[in-house]
Amino acid sequence: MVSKSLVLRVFVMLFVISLAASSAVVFGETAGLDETAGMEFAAVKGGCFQMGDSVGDGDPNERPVHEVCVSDFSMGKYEVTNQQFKKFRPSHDSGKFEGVSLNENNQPVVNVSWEDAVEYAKWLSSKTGRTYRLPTEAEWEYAARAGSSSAYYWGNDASEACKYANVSDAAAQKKYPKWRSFNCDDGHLVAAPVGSFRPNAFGLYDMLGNAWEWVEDVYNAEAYSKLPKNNPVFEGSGEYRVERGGGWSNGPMGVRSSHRVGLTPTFGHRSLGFRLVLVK
Ligand SMILES: [Ca+2]
Ligand SMILES: [Ca+2]
Repeated sequence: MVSKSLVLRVFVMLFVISLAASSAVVFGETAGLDETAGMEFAAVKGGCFQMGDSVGDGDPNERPVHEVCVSDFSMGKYEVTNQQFKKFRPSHDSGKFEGVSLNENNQPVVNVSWEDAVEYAKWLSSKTGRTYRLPTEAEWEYAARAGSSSAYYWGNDASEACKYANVSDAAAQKKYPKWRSFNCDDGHLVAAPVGSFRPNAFGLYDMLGNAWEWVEDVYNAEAYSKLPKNNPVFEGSGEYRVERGGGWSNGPMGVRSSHRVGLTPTFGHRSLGFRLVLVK
């Protein structure tokens, strides 16, 4: 005979499982949601960290490694999706890659310029009465590292990548031998629905891989020798803005917490999107 307490335990267990399942599928409607934006944000406690190539395998523009301190902020848990961006610009086309769509609702919006991203943040701010903006480069790296000082937020082991990030994997390597790739399988050739992989220690998804992410800063290769320690942002002259994190067609060098690239702010590409900061 089944005891009442066992029945109760099973009932509680099923209830917990159903809660977990519903929070997994009802994207954008769980705790931490900014109701007006239909977007989830994670509160990031400010602090100080070593910004730059802490491992020693990066590019010259990631040095010198230097201490940076950022104030508290709220970071989008996910890259902005096509569905979210198309509320602003219904005609937007993220495109496709070799016949595979990049326009699915929960894929990250891509083929957006830095200017598009800034316009979207302004539009969302005006619609909601709150203030959204792109993260600064320092906020982005602090959030991506989530306390880690390794090349990736899961450590230095590239073969672990496919648990945490949508990257160019072994299957992509077979299909596109020229791509630099990780030696693991992540199950996605192009952009994956946001949040498909494990989050970092701050509860942020896809900070590495999936879509590259525009940040606020003007790109400057020597920025790290020039900027102040507290809440730095490079706003000097320069023809490029910074993109971070690597994307679905990048390998171990491009998908690192300290990797930085500059791109013309009026350009977009198939694996470049963004996420937002919610200003309190
Ligand atoms: Ca992949
Ligand atoms: Ca990303």
